[in-house]
Amino acid sequence: MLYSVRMRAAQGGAHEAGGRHISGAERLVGHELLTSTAAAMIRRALSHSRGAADYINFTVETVLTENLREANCLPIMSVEVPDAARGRSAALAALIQGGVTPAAAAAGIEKLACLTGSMRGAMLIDAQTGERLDSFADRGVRVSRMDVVDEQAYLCWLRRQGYSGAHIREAVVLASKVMAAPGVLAELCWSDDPDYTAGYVATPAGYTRFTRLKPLGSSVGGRVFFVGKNADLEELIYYLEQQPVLVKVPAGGEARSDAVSD
Ligand code: PML
Ligand code: MG
Repeated sequence: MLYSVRMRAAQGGAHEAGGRHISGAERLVGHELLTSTAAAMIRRALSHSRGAADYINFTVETVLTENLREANCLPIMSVEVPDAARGRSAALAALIQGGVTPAAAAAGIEKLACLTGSMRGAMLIDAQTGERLDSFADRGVRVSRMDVVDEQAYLCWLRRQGYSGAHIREAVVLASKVMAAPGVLAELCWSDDPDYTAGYVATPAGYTRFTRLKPLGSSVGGRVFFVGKNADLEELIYYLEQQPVLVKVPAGGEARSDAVSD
């Protein structure tokens, strides 16, 4: 049995009451890590670069081992770009390469860039037309209940490629769960943390990170999932929110990039 530990924090009251999203975190841990995981999440909510939370929603639930699924960790590639404009053109090309139409890829970038506040979840967008498919407005669909099979192996695998830091560590797990979803072609993400400019495009072939997808100091960021035309939206949303998934790294997996940590 594992515990799903989830945190979402806001400032100015609860998310549901119009509070501004500050931070969220998701883990699947054994009993021995439950207390330290909970403490780390609360610390993070109280000392975040987006501001200190005054509302923290914290959930702990048991997950039965027989309900867990495994997904393969995406290989990581890094692309150094001089500024956000060039990062976004490169991300556009990566999305098109992943099977998203040029119009939908451009619409996804535009929708992220034009957010007025940070969402705690992702937008689901039609990979052909660029239209928004979910009806969760500024909440979005929150990917939940995921972690790695073996944390030490995962951290080692990241370190061998020159990566460290919570942003990439958590993002690769999330993207690996999302790319194993029924009907998702690609994901686009850049951080809503004002001091973090990197972002990525994920496709089932890999996680391509771009060193700059937004200007330093901007708190506008989030995620877009590009959904194929035959996807069952209800099934997809259930998988993203509810299905517990553990991500595993390849045994002795090799680095595929020469890039750096955050
Ligand atoms: C976030 O946590 O706010 C998004 C993180 C994006 C990570 C990009 C990377 O460093 O690969
Ligand atoms: Mg963030």
